[in-house]
Amino acid sequence: MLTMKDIVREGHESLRIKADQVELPASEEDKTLLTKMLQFIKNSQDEEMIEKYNLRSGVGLAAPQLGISKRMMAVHFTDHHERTYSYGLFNPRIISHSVEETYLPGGEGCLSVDRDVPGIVPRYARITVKATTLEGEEVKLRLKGYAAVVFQHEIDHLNGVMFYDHIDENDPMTPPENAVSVDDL
Ligand code: LHY
Ligand code: NI
Repeated sequence: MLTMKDIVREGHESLRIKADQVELPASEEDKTLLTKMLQFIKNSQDEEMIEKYNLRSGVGLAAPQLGISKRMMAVHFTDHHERTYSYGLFNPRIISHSVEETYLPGGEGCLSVDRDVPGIVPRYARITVKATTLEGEEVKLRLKGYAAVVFQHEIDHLNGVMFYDHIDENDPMTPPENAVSVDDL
């Protein structure tokens, strides 16, 4: 199983390069890896597993965070509309997005970043994502608010982008004018 020691931290080059497409249908090796990524995220939300393995709890993980430069991501969370998102995805891509933006009022963090980086991270308020699931099914997901933020954070990792790249360094705490908090979506 994966633990925090498998997670690469800032400075590792896989966090800064564009990851490669996964050849589909996915190999058994790629499916096993993605299954482990999803299990890691689930474990990171389980009190007993957190204590036993010293996990930092999370909602999403991208393969470059394991030093593996492939387009794979896993998410597992429930949003404030009580909708649950639990997916291992190959080759996710944003096929359309809103003009309106959103942000997490408390800013973002990252399992690969061991420090607090305060600041508003503007994200698209709504996105449509196409991807292939762990089961080999093509899906089209319409996401808004918190779910849209999580997916954009993970897809950014596949493109070598970190959340703090989006923070306005001259005015980190002021949301853009066209942005609303995820709590209001
Ligand atoms: N995941 C972190 C996590 O807590 C950060 C995060 C937080 C991502 C909120 C998106 C929204 O799950 C990662 O750093 N994954 O890359
Ligand atoms: Ni991250």
